[in-house]
Amino acid sequence: MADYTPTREDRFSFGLWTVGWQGVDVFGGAARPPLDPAESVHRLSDLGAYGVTFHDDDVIPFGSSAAEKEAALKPLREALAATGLQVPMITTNLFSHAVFRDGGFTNNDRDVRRFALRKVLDNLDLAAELGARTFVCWGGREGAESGAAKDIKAALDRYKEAVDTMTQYIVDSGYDLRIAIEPKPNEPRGDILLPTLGHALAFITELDRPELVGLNPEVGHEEMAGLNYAHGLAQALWHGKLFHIDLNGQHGPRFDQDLRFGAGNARGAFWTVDIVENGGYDGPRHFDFKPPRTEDFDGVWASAAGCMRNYLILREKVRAFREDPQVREALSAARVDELSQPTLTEGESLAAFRAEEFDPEAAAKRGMAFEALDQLAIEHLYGVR
Ligand code: GLT
Ligand code: MN
Ligand code: MN
Repeated sequence: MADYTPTREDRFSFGLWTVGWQGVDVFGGAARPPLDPAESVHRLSDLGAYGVTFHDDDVIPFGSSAAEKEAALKPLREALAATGLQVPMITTNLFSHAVFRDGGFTNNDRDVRRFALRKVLDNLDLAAELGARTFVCWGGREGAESGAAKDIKAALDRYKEAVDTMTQYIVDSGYDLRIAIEPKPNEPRGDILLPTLGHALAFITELDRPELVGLNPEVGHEEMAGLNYAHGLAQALWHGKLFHIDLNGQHGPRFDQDLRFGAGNARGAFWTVDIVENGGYDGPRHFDFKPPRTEDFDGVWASAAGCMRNYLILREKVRAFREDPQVREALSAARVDELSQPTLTEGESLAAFRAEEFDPEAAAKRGMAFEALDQLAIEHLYGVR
């Protein structure tokens, strides 16, 4: 049996805001003291991660001057140099400060929108400087609680204007960066704009440079809406839009739990690892979780280690499933391969096709053999094969 020890080749990355979460929620204040970002870099490196990601405000206190910004970045730069950890992704905090209570890019207040866009452009410079290739946009405060307060079509115009300005700046600056939109249906806003992967994909087609914009799907955000995360990843891959992923755990439709990866919907996690490993995604395996506020720092690091360990356990199970000769037989009995054959034969005349004989009664009697196949998957997941 594998020892499930993560290595840099596994390309696990963590948001500094994950292990650094102090446990503030709607019912209670901080349950843990702040974590020094440089210490997080060292600890995550020791645990086997290859990279860290962060919001500007995770490292640089909101409102810092240029000199204060550089002073805040110095220990992080030193920790990155000492550990060799990378910064594959950067994102901008347009949600914590009360100035963003009606959003950043789509705030009704034009001055706030201009401030938000300046904050993002500054952060694009930092992303490029640190060698990040992906810039995530999670618009958690872009939305509404009430009907009349937000003109949704105008808000989408402003959202597009902001993203178009970002991509134009990326191109003009010669940066090797792509934007990844992270959908979420609700929380903190009552209803968030671009609530699902599908909404975001449609929005991207309206942008000036759609080739520079893709998705950063999060497990919990899809499952909160009762959606199938693995299917969402597959469709994002099909569109060539899976730029980044946020792995965590969730127990169905309820508040965003941000459990460690592998906790929550275990069956969903199995199929998630299957599509991440076998579907053509080659980006970081990035964790966006919150160590529960019950935990002290030992619990925080146990939780972070658990994300990686659970991924590696599931990766081994997925490999065993795909290599199992009985699974191969079951896949063929379920005619899974047949779906890859085009429905029409090349050059076939539609007239001949339409005249073809078919017996639907006979076809309807033939079972699809999906249950036997799924049972094999469940047995691999449950650890008896
Ligand atoms: C915030 C949110 C996450 C996003 C982060 C990126 S911030 O913690 O809950 O889902 O990925 O802005
Ligand atoms: Mn996320
Ligand atoms: Mn979340």
